[in-house]
Amino acid sequence: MKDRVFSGIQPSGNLTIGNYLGALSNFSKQQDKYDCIYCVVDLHAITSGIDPKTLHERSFEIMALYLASGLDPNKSIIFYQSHVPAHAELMWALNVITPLGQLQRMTQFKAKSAKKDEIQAGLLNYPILMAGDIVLYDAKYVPVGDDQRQHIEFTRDLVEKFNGIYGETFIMPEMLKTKSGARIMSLQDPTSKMSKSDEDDKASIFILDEPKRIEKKIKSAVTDSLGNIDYNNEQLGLKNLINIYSAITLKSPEEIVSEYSGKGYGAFKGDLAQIVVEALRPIQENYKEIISDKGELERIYKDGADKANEIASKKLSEVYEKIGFVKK
Ligand code: ATP
Ligand code: LTN
Repeated sequence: MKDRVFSGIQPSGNLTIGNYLGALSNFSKQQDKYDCIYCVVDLHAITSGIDPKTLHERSFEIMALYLASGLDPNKSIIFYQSHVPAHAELMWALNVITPLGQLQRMTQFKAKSAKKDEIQAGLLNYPILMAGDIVLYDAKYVPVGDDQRQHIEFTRDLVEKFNGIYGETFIMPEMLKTKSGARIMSLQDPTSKMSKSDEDDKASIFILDEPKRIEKKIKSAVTDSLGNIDYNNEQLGLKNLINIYSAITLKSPEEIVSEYSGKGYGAFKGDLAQIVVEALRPIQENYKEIISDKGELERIYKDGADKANEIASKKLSEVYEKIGFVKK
């Protein structure tokens, strides 16, 4: 039997090339080697306070982008988290054994709650829901970007804890990461992660951005006044652009530096813009076709939900039995 892969993306905004290079592009590559399950994690997305209309639209968008980027419903299970009740149910069982202090120490919780006047419990409990997603399907590998490392560690701790209390139930998951695309930074502030929720539109390249827009954003990406093409921590803006170049072309940063040595930032940025535009072109074309056929999309996610439900409800019954609940 093949090992299982599980991952998810929140429908909380337009996807960026950070999401693409750090996660999405890595999803389709796993389809032949592993038994893959990919989820649109809409239950997670509502922790951001997203309004219903936007959530609804984004949910279709992400599903269509999953397919446009090469996920094949004949190979992978593709579904919405809210269509499988076991996610929320398992979360409760995990919730009762999770130490509060560990949740309060999570970097993402600290960063997101610092910006809020009222901190909701959902934001704090977010990692428990994510841990549940993974263990519900006995996933061994989880393809995610670098920013999710702590959440995977948290999941591993929870697996150890649950198995320690109730006996061997969940398998220990591991992060499956891409090399160069694991952490793409903002084009306007290369010390912070490129994020789909960044207020500055110029900071992120979105998968569905038009070619002209992509060119503009890359040309206005923050670099430095040194002017020479090099890959180091003094030139963080340039380093990030080289990482994007490298993640798409699979050339090493050293190769890229030697190819552009003696040329200016202008020439490098011009070429990078073309490379990004060409990499996104087929996805954008597929996307247009897929999003225009809602009927087919619906057929795919309903079928995905049926398959996911079958696996998840079995696992939840096993968990309930271990906990001691009376069988129905
Ligand atoms: P936000 O930026 O709005 O907080 P997010 O994009 O981090 O959200 P998700 O949509 O759930 O959150 O992320 C989906 C996947 O994309 C995750 O695996 C995450 O690690 C990856 N990812 C997100 N941003 C980047 C980035 N800048 N570089 C590499 N991978 C990223
Ligand atoms: N927290 C993740 C999204 C997510 C996820 C998951 C990723 C929710 N559940 C399960 C992998 C496996 C993020 O990327 N922000």
